[in-house]
Amino acid sequence: MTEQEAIDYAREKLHYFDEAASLSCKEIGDGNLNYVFRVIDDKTGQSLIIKQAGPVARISDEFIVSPDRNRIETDILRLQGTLAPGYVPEVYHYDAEKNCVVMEDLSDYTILRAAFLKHETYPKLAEHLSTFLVETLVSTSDLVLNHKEKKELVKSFTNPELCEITEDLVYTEPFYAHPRNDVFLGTRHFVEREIWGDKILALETAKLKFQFLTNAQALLHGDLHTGSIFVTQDATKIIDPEFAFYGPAGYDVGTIIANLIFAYVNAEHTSEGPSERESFQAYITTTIETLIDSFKTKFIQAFEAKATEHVARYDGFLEHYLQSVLEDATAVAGLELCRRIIGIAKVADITSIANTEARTKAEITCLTLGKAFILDRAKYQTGTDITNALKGATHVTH
Ligand code: SR1
Ligand code: MG
Repeated sequence: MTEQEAIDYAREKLHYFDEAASLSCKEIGDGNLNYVFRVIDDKTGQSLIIKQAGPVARISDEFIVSPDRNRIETDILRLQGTLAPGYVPEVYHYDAEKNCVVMEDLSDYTILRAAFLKHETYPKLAEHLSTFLVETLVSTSDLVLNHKEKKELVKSFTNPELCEITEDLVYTEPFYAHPRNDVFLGTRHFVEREIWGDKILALETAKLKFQFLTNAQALLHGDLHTGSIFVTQDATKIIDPEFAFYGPAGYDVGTIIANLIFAYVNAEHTSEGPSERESFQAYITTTIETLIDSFKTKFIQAFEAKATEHVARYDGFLEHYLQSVLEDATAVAGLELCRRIIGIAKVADITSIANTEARTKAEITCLTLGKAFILDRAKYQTGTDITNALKGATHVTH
């Protein structure tokens, strides 16, 4: 669609605006895959979003991606809207021919990554995210769902092309000298020695990749970074679940932890002074600790309230299950920390660090932590286990 076609589409198909309304439209997408149009009634300010999926990724036509991702996004937004009310945008319409989904405009909200680049803080974020994670992950797992019903969901949310992107960009390419990687010059030597040169690390990433390929544990968002979260001081909305599929429940938890860490590392190198740095970093550490510890508490509560599987209630099973989810979360945080530094898809938290030496330090902090999280994933079971490691890695010199 062009911007004009989006206006025509809104008029002809959506019956959302007054017939006589004067509409304008801007393409506002800044992600790697899709086109996002905001259509607005100039007089009333009433607005909506049309998100359209093309046959190749916006970032590069090397990635052929099925437009069916729009159907998946629509279905999971509707499902998440019932499991975790208030945490996702409302879907108004899905069009399988035009491959677009029409939804609530969240223009009163800010994208969390952009807010974090300004070192803004959102005190309710950890509670909101832990609730969203538990409600969506526990309720779609075999702990709660009838197993046949769950298998129907597994079928419906089979998402091979988007999973392939994750399999390649998160689990594979960053861990050897793949031509698609994009390594910052200052970091290259460290990457060659500490990441590509480490066979034990390679083996652990292989184990984790097979876990991602085969463990259909819960219905995931699949790409829960800070660019997929909209915030105000009071509310949090999770957007963009087009990578959704049945995978290891720790995947979403780990992805968001890594992206909170990128914000912390950004503040280390770009804050105006010690007071801005210390207060923002204290906020991020509290957010990580509350996120993990509330996730555990809410997970246990949700299990007690909702689990239907008989054997899941045997003594020790819940502890075993939760511990493995947390272990996966730590490992995924490690993978995400490495892939955003080494691989093709970067994060602005790091690329916006203008000073070469500071960016190199920031990247090495992320890689050091990422490697430790992958190798020693079982060791990190609490929020402070993670934040102590973060503080340690930030202040080491290499
Ligand atoms: C080709 S897509 C690259 C990355 O952007 C998405 O947001 C996912 O994180 C993916 O890995
Ligand atoms: Mg996205």
